[in-house]
Amino acid sequence: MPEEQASKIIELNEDLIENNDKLADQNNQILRDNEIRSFDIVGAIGAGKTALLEIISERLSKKVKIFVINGDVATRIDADRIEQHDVKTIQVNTGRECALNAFHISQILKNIDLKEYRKGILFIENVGNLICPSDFILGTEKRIVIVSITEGPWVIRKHPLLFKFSDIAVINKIDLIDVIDVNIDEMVNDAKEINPNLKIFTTSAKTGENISELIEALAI
Ligand SMILES: Nc1nc2c(ncn2[C@@H]2O[C@H](COP(=O)(O)OP(=O)(O)OP(=O)(O)O)[C@@H](O)[C@H]2O)c(=O)[nH]1
Ligand SMILES: [Mg+2]
Repeated sequence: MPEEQASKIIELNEDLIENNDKLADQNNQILRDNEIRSFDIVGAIGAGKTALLEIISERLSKKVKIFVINGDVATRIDADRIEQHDVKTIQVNTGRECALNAFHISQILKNIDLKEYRKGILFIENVGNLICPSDFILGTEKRIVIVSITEGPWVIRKHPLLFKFSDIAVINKIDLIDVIDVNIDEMVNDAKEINPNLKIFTTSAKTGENISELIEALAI
């Protein structure tokens, strides 16, 4: 690629990210003005993002109003799963885009009655992807990154950026430890090495192990 063309692409990407950051700031302000706690959930395809959101919704929806934005390339399967737990969901199909961005969220915040969720919680399940979401913050209060032991022992080390810019990390599917050859302590150490401030939880959405501790860390 000619040098000039390459530098234009880099500039365009920088513009996109800068615009996204501005919109994310606005989203954050809107959510804070409405006293809505907010969490962006990113992570590997199939790591258990929806399964964990289902348990969290089940346990919290009687106590607090929850709404969930589900990012998915093509379907509303995840939104339908979560809606079974008395939670409002909004599905965003991203088509060719591999992550949600702040614009998607700003459009939704404009079009729902935020007063209904005052003192409630917004969870955003991002498209399953360990690379794309790192550039696009959404304006949430905290970011949670989820992987599972079935992605192999090096999944965290291979995707440092998302761990660097998250507040909470979850290593899920620990119930499968007898059939998957990984060392969970080493995975935890990898995450700590990338980001010493991360709160790290090893969970099973199947057995419910350590889910209460994860919910406690959300401070709800
Ligand atoms: N054994 C086991 N299976 C799990 C666990 N969590 C999720 N699963 C299963 O893993 C599969 C994928 O789970 P999902 O919750 O759909 O994962 P996801 O991260 O939302 O997937 P995408 O949205 O498609 O990226 C499903 O068959 C779940 O039942 C777990 O802790 N243990
Ligand atoms: Mg999902």
